Amino acid sequence: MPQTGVAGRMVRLAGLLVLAVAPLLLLLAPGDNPIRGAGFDKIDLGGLPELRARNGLLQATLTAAPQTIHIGSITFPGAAFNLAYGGPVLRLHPGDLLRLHLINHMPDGINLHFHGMRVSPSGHGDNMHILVPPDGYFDYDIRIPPSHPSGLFWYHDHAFGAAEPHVMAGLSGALLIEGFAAQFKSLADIPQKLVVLKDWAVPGCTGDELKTALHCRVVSIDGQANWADTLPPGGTELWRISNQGANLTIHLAAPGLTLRIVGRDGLAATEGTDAETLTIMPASRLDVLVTKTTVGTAPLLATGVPTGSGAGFSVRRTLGSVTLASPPPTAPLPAPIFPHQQDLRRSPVDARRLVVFAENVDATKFTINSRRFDPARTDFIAPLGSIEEWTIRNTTDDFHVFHIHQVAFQVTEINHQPQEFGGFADNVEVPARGEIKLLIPFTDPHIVGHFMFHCHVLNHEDRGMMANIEVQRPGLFRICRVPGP
Ligand SMILES: [Cu+2]
Repeated sequence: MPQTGVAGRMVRLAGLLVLAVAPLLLLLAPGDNPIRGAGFDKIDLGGLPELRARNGLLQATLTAAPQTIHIGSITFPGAAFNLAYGGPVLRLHPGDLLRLHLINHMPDGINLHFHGMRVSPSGHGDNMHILVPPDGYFDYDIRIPPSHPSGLFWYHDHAFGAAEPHVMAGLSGALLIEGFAAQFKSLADIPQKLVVLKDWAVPGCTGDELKTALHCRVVSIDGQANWADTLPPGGTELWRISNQGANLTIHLAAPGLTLRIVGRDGLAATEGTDAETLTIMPASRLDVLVTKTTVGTAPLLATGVPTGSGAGFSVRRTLGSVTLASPPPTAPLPAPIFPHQQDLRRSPVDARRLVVFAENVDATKFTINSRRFDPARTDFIAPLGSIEEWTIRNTTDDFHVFHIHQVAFQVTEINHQPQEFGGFADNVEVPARGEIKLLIPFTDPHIVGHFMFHCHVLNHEDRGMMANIEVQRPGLFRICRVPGP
């Protein structure tokens, strides 16, 4: 049963009412993101094609179709948008309009989800109730709010029951809201590299040879088998990493290189975190400063890839290489200055909810709060303006990842251990037999409508581990109402 903090919500609602009656103010003051309409980041897309917004508009056709995918010497029956495995990279600014004409040449229904984007979930927006039939089309019309954060997001098929095979086949792509590095001032001009991770599971793979040679997975970076990155002369590059796999967590290591995480899920962190291994869950993104101080080439390794057979994990596997051609200057890169962010623990909590992930013993039925997903059922209702504390509990020995559309959250506890404020995310592991606590702000008026939260292991989502929430714009009569359970 949710508890209420009506006073806190009323304060925030007063701000929302000002927004509702003052559209002219919005025109004059385009939100708190100063990147609007600026140029494009200096980013190497690793050979992936791009579609850029021009004069505030990105209008393009995306055609989804089956396709034979070639990764090194391996071919497999996959799929792609516009013939590009991993999809074309969509590049826009806050305030831009995204118009996509989606054509479906797949044998079953598809749709598009714009993961991490704080855009409307209704109408021709990021609407999960749309299903484009085979040989059908749909026109997406998505306004990126001027206040939208700059960062790395992604788009992918989200058709219930088929998201896993579609995303694994290849129906995904990166979406860049330009200007992420500029938030750090000292990083504004740093060279960047897009790192799109994808994996394809070899069907029926149980043989020992496949376990050791392929690990039953075809893992690629930017659609390549042996990805090769050459660092700029300064020796430091900002990697914009996106795991666009269906189920697989990838652990990346680059011995001899310094890896400093500065952003998660497209959003700036509150401070840099050095890591020897980068753990990137399915659907997660990481922004990482990569530094090499010695001339030469280092391998980029995937560690601990599941073999697809029980609890087995692979040996280390080389995914690519990182080269520094000439000695870097002795002066180190200035330390990044992280943008200020508000710790939500300073705000009153309007409601508390429990979300329980469960599955049956033969892992065929996955539930949230004992129910499989039903697109016609609204599981939670949250008034616009509220900040809620959700406890996500994993009652299984399985690996689950919590994701909610349209918003980002703050992780406050993992297995009852309080967490320091490190910024926001939209995708987080829920430990086996454990639980986490999140603060979720439903305060952005652009997200009013129905949307979903689910496990982002797509195999689990397709089998029912998903639920609906509706964020309602309250009428005046509802402002002082205590929300129901
Ligand atoms: Cu799961």
